[in-house]
Amino acid sequence: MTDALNAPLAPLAPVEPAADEASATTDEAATVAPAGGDAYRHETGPTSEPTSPLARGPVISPPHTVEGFVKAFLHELNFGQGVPLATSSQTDQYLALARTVRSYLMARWLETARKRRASQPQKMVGYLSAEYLLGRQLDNALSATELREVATDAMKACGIDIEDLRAQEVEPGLGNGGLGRLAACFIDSLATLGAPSIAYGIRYEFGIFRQTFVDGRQVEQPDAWLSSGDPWGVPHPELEVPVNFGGHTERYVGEDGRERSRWVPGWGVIGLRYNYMVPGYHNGVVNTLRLWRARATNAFDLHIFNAGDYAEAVRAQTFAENISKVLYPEDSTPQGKELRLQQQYFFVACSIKDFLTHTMPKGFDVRELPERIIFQLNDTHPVIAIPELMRILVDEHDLEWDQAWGITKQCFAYTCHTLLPEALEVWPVSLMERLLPRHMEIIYRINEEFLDDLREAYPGDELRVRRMSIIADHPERSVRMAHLATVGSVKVNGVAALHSQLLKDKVLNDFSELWPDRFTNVTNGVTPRRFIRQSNPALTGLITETIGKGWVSDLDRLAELQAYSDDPEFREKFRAVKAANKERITDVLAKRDGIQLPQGHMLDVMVKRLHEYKRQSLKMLHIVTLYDRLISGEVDPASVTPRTVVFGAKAAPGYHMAKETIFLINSIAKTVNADPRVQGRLFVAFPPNYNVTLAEKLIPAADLSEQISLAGKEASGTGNMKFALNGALTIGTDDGANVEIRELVGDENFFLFGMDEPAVAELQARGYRPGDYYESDANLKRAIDLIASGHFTDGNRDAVSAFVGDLLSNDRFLALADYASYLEAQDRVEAAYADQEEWSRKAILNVARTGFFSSDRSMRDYIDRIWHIKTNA
Ligand code: NBG
Repeated sequence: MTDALNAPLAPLAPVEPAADEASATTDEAATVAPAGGDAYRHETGPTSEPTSPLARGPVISPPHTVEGFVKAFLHELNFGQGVPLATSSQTDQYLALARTVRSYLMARWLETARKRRASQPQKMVGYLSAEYLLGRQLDNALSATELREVATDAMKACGIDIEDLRAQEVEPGLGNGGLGRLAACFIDSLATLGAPSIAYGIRYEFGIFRQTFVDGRQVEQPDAWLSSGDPWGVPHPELEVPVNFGGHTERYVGEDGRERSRWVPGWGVIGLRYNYMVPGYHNGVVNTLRLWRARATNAFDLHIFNAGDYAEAVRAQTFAENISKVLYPEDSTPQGKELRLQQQYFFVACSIKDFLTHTMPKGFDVRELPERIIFQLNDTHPVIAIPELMRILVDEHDLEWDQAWGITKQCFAYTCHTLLPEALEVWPVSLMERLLPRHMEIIYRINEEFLDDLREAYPGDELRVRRMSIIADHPERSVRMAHLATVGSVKVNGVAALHSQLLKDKVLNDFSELWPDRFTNVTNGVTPRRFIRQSNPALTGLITETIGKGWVSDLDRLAELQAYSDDPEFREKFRAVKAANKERITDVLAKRDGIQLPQGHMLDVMVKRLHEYKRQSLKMLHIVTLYDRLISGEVDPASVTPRTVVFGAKAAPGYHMAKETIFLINSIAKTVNADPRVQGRLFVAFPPNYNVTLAEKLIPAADLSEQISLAGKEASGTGNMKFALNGALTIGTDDGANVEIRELVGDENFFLFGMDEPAVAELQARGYRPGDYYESDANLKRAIDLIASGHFTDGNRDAVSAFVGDLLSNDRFLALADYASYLEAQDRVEAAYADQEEWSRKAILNVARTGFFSSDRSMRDYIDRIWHIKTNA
């Protein structure tokens, strides 16, 4: 029996639910940690005693039966979508299916919130991230709630193939790449651990652009992911959160005689909340992802409207709504755009206000905040939250500065996701003063006190003080958000062991000397629910058949597979899984892009954002060398391992070199694939618009995972983990999480090449001259000359001259210096692949030894090292 009453305030005797209806909300939801969901909303409930047994009963989800599901589905189709089954379109059916599944989630979500409300107040995590790259929701929700079979059968009973409906879902691409996908993995794990948490972000109307290729060049199309509805989002337009911008500050004397500052804003917008449900895996918990959408304030409209300018009023409306219009498509290279700062402040202000007024009980004492919340700052994007909380405590709650700062510093922790200096956000002071004048004042004061402390700690070391200052003077007076984050946080973490070390030694070295204990590492992880169970059902089946159930939420158990790496029968089955996944991706690419993958090839995959530091250009040089060896007759085609290389990569629209690289890869693919001399030996595919949906099909099919960034540049990488967990071997540099992957799987099961970070630093200090490598390496020279000759661009040398010129004279990420070593490692790959038994053994060991990379483990590390919250796990 449950006490999850629809009428929670009335002192009623609970009503026994009908037997078949009782299970859904109660079965596995028994052990839930407190707080979250819509806990502590201050509604009144019914004003008189409900008399209907249903109104007095618990919240009940539709029954977990085929019949119950059919009933709920038809209800959604008929009365939600407003169509009869007979004339419904696939879009109608998909929307009704999604809403049906959502209603099962909703019952658990309400129950999770109720249990948290009913238990002792506990500290929560507020995950603040400007990006969540969620991927499709339907499958994940079905598997979390164990509804997959019921739903499949129910659709069948309605004459519908659920596969057709799956294909209807447009993935919410509210992120650029690794950082956004990491956030999505983390919230999945938080729910699975039953951790009291809430995630906040922005509901962009347009997510990451849809990439198309026109004559081999990237063309961006808007991603209208909402165009046929948003069945997973639950909007609450009635709960408006006002957010201010602009204006000025003024001094005044308060009632207590103290002089204070206050913000007189110039304009404002409204934040509208949309809740998305984040189901835990088989534990009945459903957490909240709360995304904000911007809308114009009525007052704002009215002001202009009254001036008689209707058109201007409408324009102003559009202006306000622009804030949540589009995701900036820059990965690691922020452009410092004003609208971007507006987005950052917008979502952070909404989230903190929401937490204080809706999640905390009425009358809550803000001095207790550090016992109730820790906000995790996902990179610098939400760092404006630090001065925002100060403003709220000092200006709105009348706290003394020192007391407010003492509280604020305990409420934040900062994750840095980069090592590229150009990726650390800085905002011009002039822009800050115009957009957020009060926050700028607060930042000045934080900095002033910080610099005073520094001068005390390092007397006479003015150079150091200037290096560490939150405000930079050159080249433009600006706010260094990473410094602000470090000064205002309890902990600062990097995302892989090497990255965290380099953060301490290089990027934030002065800070780690001052506060060594503030720095820690949490190595990234990925969710096994999406990236094994959902994406690789064949491997999932084999693992479960071999070691039993339970490993999906306890990934260390994959270690039990180690013993089977020597079992020929298991290897055979493992190879069959790979083969089936290759067939699947062949079908997908044929249907999706008209690409015909040749069969029986080694599948060599490089998927990630296009960036020079990731060195897609090095992979390209390798392909050109393989091609050249074949067409020049230097090698016997029969002796070459047939290889298909698949790329997936979006370039930031304004990133010229990255777009040139895309053009060149496409040009090479076109030439290679059309050349009869290499047929059956080498094939290059570059499906456009790589996204989570494609990743789920591609990664399980891969034999070789390309992780070839310049050592010291890739903070972690998370694709590298997904490949290893799905039984691909890595060819990689000593960079990011590759280091930990290699340590875990063993040197003999990883193809390491290239300079390590100290060697890179040394070469750069010596003075790197790419031309020297070109002159002294005959293979490299031939590859570059072949590209420069226009061989891949229909004889057009001009089309490649900029690219080649940059490679020979600049090559910022030292691709030429690692070329020889890369080639040698690829030869080792070929030799290893020739022995399929041995290769299978290595691949199995990769799966068995990488359970560490579950995002469940990452979340536990955050909990132990940073958050110190309690879970029910
Ligand atoms: C990216 C890094 C990756 C890392 C992800 C997730 C940014 C700013 N950083 O190496 O480049 O895996 O973050 O931590 O997008």
